[in-house]
Order: sequence, then structure tokens, then C-alpha cells
Amino acid sequence: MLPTRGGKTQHITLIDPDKQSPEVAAQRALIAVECGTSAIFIGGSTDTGSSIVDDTCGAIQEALELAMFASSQHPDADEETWNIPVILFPGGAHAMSAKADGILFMMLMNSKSRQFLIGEQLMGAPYISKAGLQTIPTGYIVCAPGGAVGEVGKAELIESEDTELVGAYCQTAEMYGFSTVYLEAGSGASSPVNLDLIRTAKASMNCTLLVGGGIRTPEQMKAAADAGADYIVTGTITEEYDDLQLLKERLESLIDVL
Ligand code: 1GP
Repeated sequence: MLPTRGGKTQHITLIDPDKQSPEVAAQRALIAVECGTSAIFIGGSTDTGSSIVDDTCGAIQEALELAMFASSQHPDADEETWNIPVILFPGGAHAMSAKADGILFMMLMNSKSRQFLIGEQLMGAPYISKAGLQTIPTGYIVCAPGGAVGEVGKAELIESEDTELVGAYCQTAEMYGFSTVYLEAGSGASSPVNLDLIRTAKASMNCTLLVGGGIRTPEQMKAAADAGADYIVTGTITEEYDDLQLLKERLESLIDVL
């Protein structure tokens, strides 16, 4: 369900439904797609309500459909540009919507809390099954500095020198049959995931590798891609611009290096 484009590292835009209205979220998502983002993640914190998640997914899906229809009316435009999956990246079982195309079904592998290892998953599974959401089985690993997700998720943070440990986590994820591993430094982190951790993760398994948290510059994007990230997720920068033209310029400068 995560789109691949010739093995090249792809960009994913994370939208936090609590940070803007559904209409503004849809405008931001369209700009991100125009700039070349390959998927939209919808995710907030542990207290994000399901109605705002549902309204945000609905507004983004509607905007993508309209853009696709508009481009089908132009012989020079490629309507497939707008065929972008909207995927839940939930803070827990409460933040879900049947309007999404799929969900990162995550185990916070380095959490000390049963809640994030299996508890939220047990609560969410019946809804996911009923809604028919496609699941992406994901090993979620929080690395230093870790931010709010590290604290709330009671993670034993992976420090920059813990390469053997991150490798073992990645091998474990693969042995569990997870398709994807997500190395997370925390939203708004002061520094992104250490590059040695990314390199080791990539070399340790055949799972798809997502990396996110604290990536703000083209240099950081390029470095994470060169270290082996298959997808790079950014969220905070999309929330920093009310002016859509400025947002477009910022996202282009990041995505163009891939
Ligand atoms: C958070 O990895 C994502 O889960 C994105 O982080 O908000 O720092 O871009 P930023």
C-alpha cells in the first residue's frame, strides 16, 4: 500500500488533525502531493478524538478525488498524481476512521508498557476488521531524543551508539512478519534519528524502513535517504506555514533532493 517509485526514497507527509481544521489539512495535503509526497499519514497524540480524525480523513480524501477529477479533464495532466493513500498513524485505538485507506498497525517495540506493545492493538483490531482497513504491520522503534512519543509510550530510547540493539529489534520485527519498521526520533525532535542507526537497521532486515522525527532541512533528508531510509516522514514543517505558496517552496526544497 505504500507506493514505490523505482526504489527511490519517498517522502511522506504527516498531518496532525489537532493542528488545523479539516479544510486546511486538505489544502496542505494537496500542496504536499503537488510537491511529490507519496502518502499522507494522519496521526496525533493519545488524546486526539476520533471525530476530528474522521473529518480530517474525509476532507483530504474528498480534496484528492476532486483534484483527480479536475486533472482527468486536462489532456496534459496525469490524474494518477492524485492517487495517494491516506494512512492512519494512530496514537492509540481511539484515533481511527473508516475513511482512511489503511493503517500502520504498530507495535511500539521498545515500550515498557503492555498498553503500547499489545493493549491498544487489541482494542483497535475489531474496529479495523469491521472497517476493512488495510493494515501495514509495523515495528515502531523510538530513538533518542524521543520527544513526547518516547515519554508517553514509555520507550526505552535507542541511543545513537545502540547499533547492535537496533539491529536486533529490526531482526525481531522481520521474524514477527512485520512488513515495515519505523525509526522515530519524536515529532519536533531537536535532532533526527542517528545515521548509524538507520544504516544498521537497513542492513539488518528486508523490511521497508521508515524514518521520521526532527527532519527539517534538505541536508538531513539527503543524509537519511543515503543511510538507507525507504521513506522519510515529516510533519512539523507542514504546520508552520499558513501561506500555501511558502509551504510549497519549503516542501519542494526538501523533496527535490530525493
Ligand atoms: C513524527 O516522525 C514524525 O511521528 C514526523 O516528525 O514532526 O518532527 O517532522 P516531525
